Amino acid sequence: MSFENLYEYTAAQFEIVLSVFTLTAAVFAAVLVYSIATAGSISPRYRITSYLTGVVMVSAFLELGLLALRWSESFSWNGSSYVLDGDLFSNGFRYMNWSIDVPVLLTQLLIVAGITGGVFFKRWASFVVAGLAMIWTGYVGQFDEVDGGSQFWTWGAISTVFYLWLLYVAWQTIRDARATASPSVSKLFSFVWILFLVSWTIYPLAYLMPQLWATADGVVARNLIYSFADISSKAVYGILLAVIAQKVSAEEGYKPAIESSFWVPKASAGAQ
Ligand code: RET
Repeated sequence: MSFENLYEYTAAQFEIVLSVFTLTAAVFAAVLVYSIATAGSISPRYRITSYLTGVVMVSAFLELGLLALRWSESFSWNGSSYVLDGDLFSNGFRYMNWSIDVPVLLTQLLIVAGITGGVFFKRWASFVVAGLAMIWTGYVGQFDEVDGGSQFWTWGAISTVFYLWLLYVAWQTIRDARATASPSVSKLFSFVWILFLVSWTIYPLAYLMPQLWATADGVVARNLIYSFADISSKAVYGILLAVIAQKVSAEEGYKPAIESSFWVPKASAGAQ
């Protein structure tokens, strides 16, 4: 059971969680439009990254919408606070959403990094296996988050081993991309690495929250940081990869990318 079900909430606590769920869903809907609308300025070789961001946005939009509905169905106002009165709230939806988004986000990294051939398939297989194993072992562990017993710690630890493997392959991929990139694209890739490391590492911290901060405020904090991590690891990351893909497309001479590089002065854009 998720620790969200253990507490009563003030009107402010309840509403903050609900509005953050709604805001996050709205961000995903907006980035979906952005990705589809800007896909044409990216060369066909990298363009699929925009469509994959679209896939992530749709699945995350549905998940956050569902969490918002579930949150408002689970608790009701009794005159002085919001109390559990209906279905249990569950973070299990998040793990199911990650099962789609994690493999897709990692595939995007390989594509924009320009990894091809056998290396692509080897890394892709590692990403999918490590990513799904990380999520599903964590899913088993989170059922025990309220007690914090051996199921919680053992499965959490196994999940962390898969996470470290995944991080290593992501680091290798970004290192390879930087080795052949232009200086400005290389800088953007180092930003991808920082964004990746920070936003992904928030999820295991959120897993630990029921053991670190077991109060109604802890629940609010956990859902705020989940949303921060979701927006960073899916939406900001998707936009950043699209910007890199567009820049690389322009460097490789793809005309629609050059023409839509509005941040480059006209004369030098023409000279590329
Ligand atoms: C779990 C269980 C505890 C140990 C670790 C975990 C890692 C989760 C991560 C999730 C990333 C999710 C993303 C979703 C985007 O859609 C499963 C919480 C290490 C890294 C990026």
